[in-house]
Amino acid sequence: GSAASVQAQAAKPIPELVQKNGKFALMVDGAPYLILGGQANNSSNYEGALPKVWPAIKDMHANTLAMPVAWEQIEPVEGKFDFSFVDALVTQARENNVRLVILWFATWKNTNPSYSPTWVKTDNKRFPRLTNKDGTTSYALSPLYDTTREADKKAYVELVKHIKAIDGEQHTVIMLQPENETGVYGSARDYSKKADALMAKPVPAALLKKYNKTSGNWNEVFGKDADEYFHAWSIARYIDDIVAAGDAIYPLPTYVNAALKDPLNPDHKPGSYASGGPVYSVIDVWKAAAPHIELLAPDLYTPTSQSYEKTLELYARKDNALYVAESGNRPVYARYIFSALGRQAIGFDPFGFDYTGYSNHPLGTTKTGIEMVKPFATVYKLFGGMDREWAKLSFESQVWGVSEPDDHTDQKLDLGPKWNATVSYREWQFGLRKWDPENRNGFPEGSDTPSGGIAVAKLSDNEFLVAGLNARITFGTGEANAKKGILVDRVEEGHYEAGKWVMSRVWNGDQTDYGLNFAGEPVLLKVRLATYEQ
Ligand code: N0T
Repeated sequence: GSAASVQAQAAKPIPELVQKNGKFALMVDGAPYLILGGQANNSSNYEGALPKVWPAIKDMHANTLAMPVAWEQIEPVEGKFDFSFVDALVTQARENNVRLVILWFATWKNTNPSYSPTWVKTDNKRFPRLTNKDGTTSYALSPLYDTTREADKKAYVELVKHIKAIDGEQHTVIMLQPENETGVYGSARDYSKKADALMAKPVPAALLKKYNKTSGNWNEVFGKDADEYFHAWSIARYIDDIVAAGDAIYPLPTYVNAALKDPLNPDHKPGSYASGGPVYSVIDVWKAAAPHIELLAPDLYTPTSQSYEKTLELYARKDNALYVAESGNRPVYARYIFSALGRQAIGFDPFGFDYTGYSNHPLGTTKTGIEMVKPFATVYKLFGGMDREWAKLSFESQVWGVSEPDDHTDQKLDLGPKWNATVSYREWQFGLRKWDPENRNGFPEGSDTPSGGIAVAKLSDNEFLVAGLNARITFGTGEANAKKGILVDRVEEGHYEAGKWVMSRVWNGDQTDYGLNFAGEPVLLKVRLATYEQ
């Protein structure tokens, strides 16, 4: 009856990041959720801009919008709060049937205090900037002052209170990102007297334990890494304190995003990248310092597959759920959704999705409008109908996924003891490469730019869900089936509707004899494998 359903609704649990058997799920309304996100541009956080945001999110087939809320906009005058934008955002998100990730732009936004209110960013006395090694004053605020942290915390807590008040039942807001790309450029840490004094003190026990070190001051324990570790620790403690205060009111999952350090050049000096932010080499510092932050997430703006995949690998850890907090929006980035999902990502959130006319080139595409959205829409369409199903399979079963590497080489999927698969690219039908009737040397048109990918989820021992684009998958027998012949027994093309598989046709003959070929349109297959004695 209606009384029971009202009760069931009221009992909907708050979003939560859970871990079971080494796998993660972002639980939304009690079930695993996959963020197929889009992040709006930096200045779209005003009611007047929202009409240009929703159409892009809709065209993208995104189920989640990541949107900044700026400290300067909610507390322009100290102690006076204005949540009119948050109200409009949440109301319109519901009308548009999307969830929200709210980004708290405050003490750090790309390391800069630009989004903090004027009364903060102009008052060095009360909210000191850090001191560079040469004694000059940095643009960035120091994490070492209670005044700054308490002011940021007060505003964050008001924001969380407000979200709870308007959204505590409905959970349109599913995650919070405190700050944005923390750290500092041009310096490894704060070199003020205050900082030096703290560096001369013993390293905190939690950090010693994490690194299995015996006590000493920062330089004694961490040597050449001491400056960066100290800054990372200081920022992480600062944010953890803020998040703990928010959690006490309404404990939404939180994550911090990283302006990355080049994963292929570990020798780069802190300060040439954002020192103190959660770059891969200080993930352990952050984990020890910030137990209230659910995860650390990469902002991916390097398009090469070697670099992108390496960063995904570094952030998908037993103690860290993978979430692509930002990614460039050039077409080549869209295919990385497949490898992110294969690494059990809880979501993907490329940057720059609205129709305000801003192009993020060279970090993103030169295109605006639907042209910018299209490559991502194509991939999201694949997962859109089955975001919940995928998230559940990723959490409870097994998933795999690969994106086309820059050099287009084949990739192997180890699907367990019975099966494996090879994923290949740039092929014509029958698995032919470099051939077509008109041009005997040609690859398929446009295939020099990598765009392919395959994601596989295990449905049962012999049954797999396969989502693909511009790629071919060829199944083979694993060790347990080594002496047997393989049959691609049944291949159904279809989609999910309200959690149920709906078949549209069966693939056979040319569609299955040489592997399963995915072209430029999103196609979802349910594949049943079998063997015969030979
Ligand atoms: C990102 C975005 C936005 C290969 C850039 C990326 C967003 C912020 N910063 O459009 O500003 O708010 O998080 C920094 C990328 C560094 C350059 C990488 C070179």
